[in-house]
Amino acid sequence: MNMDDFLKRMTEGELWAGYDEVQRAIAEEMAAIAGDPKRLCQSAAGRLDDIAASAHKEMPRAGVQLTGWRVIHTDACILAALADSDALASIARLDKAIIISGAAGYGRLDLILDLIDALQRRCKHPEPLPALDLPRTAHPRPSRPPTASSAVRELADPPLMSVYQRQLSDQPFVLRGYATDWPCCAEHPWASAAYLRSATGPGRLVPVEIGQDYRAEEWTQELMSWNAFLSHLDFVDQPRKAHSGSVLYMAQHDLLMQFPTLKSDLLIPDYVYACVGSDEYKPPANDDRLVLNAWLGPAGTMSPAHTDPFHNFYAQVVGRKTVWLAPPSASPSMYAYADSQHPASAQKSDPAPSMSNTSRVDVFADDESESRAQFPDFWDHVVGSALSVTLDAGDVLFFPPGWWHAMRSEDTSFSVSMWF
Ligand SMILES: O=C(O)CCC(=O)C(=O)O
Repeated sequence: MNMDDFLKRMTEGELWAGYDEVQRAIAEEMAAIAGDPKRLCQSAAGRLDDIAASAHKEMPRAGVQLTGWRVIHTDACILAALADSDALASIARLDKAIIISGAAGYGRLDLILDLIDALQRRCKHPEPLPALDLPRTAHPRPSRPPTASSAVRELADPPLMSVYQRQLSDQPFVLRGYATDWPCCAEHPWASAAYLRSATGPGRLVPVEIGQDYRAEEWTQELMSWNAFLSHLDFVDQPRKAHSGSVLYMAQHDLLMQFPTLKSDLLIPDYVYACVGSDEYKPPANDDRLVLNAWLGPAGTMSPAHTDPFHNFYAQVVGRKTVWLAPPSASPSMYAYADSQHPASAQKSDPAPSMSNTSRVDVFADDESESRAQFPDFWDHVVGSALSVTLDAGDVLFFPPGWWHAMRSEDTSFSVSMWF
């Protein structure tokens, strides 16, 4: 890429003054590169990596300066990627800018995706795949967990928008098979590891949670190679893995911002753009008022019961997932954590994420009598109004904000949540 163009895009729309030493160091680096492009070499990469690491460290406690640190992190990663002659190392830095700082700053995401594309063309890339026709296996649906009393309502047909807005948007419902003709379930099957590899190209990183669920003390997160993560999972088109060691879960990740090719395999339903909820309701604060997250992991991954403040259209793309739901009125009997009870808050110096929206009850626990003894109010006041459903590939579930929800994968499972 032409250096003048690059610097113009880097500075467009941004004020470089005012962000103390780190920002000055980046600005100096950029000015030096502009005067002498050869300076953009391996030694600059090391210095820029240090700047990115400092910005990353500052982010959790940055308060109002968070956006500034995110832009600094993103720009340091981009510059370091340009300075490194190793294409795969550069792609990894660019992915860190997407995952850690959200590719912050005007035009940065497009720039990063263009650079990754150019770098991948230098690497050995799997050939694009011909259309795949994967075997479809029908699995029995597991029985309802004892913690739920009824099934989620199934609608025979997708409702008219006006009916959805007026009559259906305050209760959960399922649309069986609604997504079966989306490209991700049909001609571009996300059930195929080979398709996922060919659509995303070499060298990519993703954030992965390690541990049974995020309430556990030993739970942690790390960035790992997307290719290695896919190899760890059972897919119909790759040899079965003998499972050992930790459960890995790519959870609540904006994978579709990172991999726009996969985003074009989804058909976002109009329902998510409808005006629903009370006058006080606050949808996500981004431009689209829509947050897409991907959830990919092996059989047995679990998200504990918790609430989110948004409406959710939850599409099951690959495998089966059992979802447990309870209305907001269940809250007093859900045994939510107090913030200070988060297992991580006792050990870590960084502020631990709030857990006050997360229940201590394991709604999928095998041992019912122990759960009854530990959480009697839950059994007395919640179970009677709780619902469950096992989603198959191609099903879509809707539920309103404030509903308690817990999920368990029955197979290798790939889902997309749409908060709106
Ligand atoms: O799929 C999961 O594990 C959790 C999904 C979830 O919590 C959500 O969509 O809000």
